[in-house]
Amino acid sequence: MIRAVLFDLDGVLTDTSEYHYLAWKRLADELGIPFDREDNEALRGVSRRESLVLLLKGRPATEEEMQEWMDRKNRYYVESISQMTPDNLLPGALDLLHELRENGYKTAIVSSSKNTPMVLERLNIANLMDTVVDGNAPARSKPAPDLFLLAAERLGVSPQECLVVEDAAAGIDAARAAGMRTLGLGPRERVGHADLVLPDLKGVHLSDLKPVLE
Ligand code: B16
Ligand code: MG
Repeated sequence: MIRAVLFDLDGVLTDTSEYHYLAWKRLADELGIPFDREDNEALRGVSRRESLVLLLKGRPATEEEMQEWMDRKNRYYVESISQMTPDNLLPGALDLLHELRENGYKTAIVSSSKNTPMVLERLNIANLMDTVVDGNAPARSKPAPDLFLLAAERLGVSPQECLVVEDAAAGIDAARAAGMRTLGLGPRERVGHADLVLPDLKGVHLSDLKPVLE
């Protein structure tokens, strides 16, 4: 029996994955490194540092350069999210959150992003979460299970009582490694290893989640 639903943030509740892409693309262009949307798929859900390593594709870089590039990308990203409003919630997200809470499920955010507090504030949904675990936690990021396990511990539920909603392959891997059930959002090539796959949360209600909630 599922008692808690753990939501990834970027790409699940809001489309910040597009802003992450545009910020990395701007940095890559400035560094003269080829980078397109297809390359970006591998960056979904993974930490800022790991994303840079993937973007560099083996090019050598000093720690100082890496730090400057990560800071620069983050400045570009923060510029775009500072314009966000609750209208940036993806269709269906708010209704599903309310429905889950009205039916006694605990809800949480589990995101790799260090910018989670700012995004939640812009979206005005922090009050709909029992806990928030993000990339600022002293834990390994996705695909390691640590962030999800920390959320379960804080919620006082076992991993088997958690359903994870994720848009990234690394996120589904992390949730499975934690022993949790999974709902993957997006194409099967990306999240086909989840227990249930849907295109997005548009029009999704509790009744649609029956196969993974019971
Ligand atoms: P930041 P999620 C992830 O968030 C994003 O999907 C990923 O693209 C990003 O690199 C990562 O957060 C770190 O973000 O640079 O803001 O700390 O999908 O786990 O909510
Ligand atoms: Mg995501």
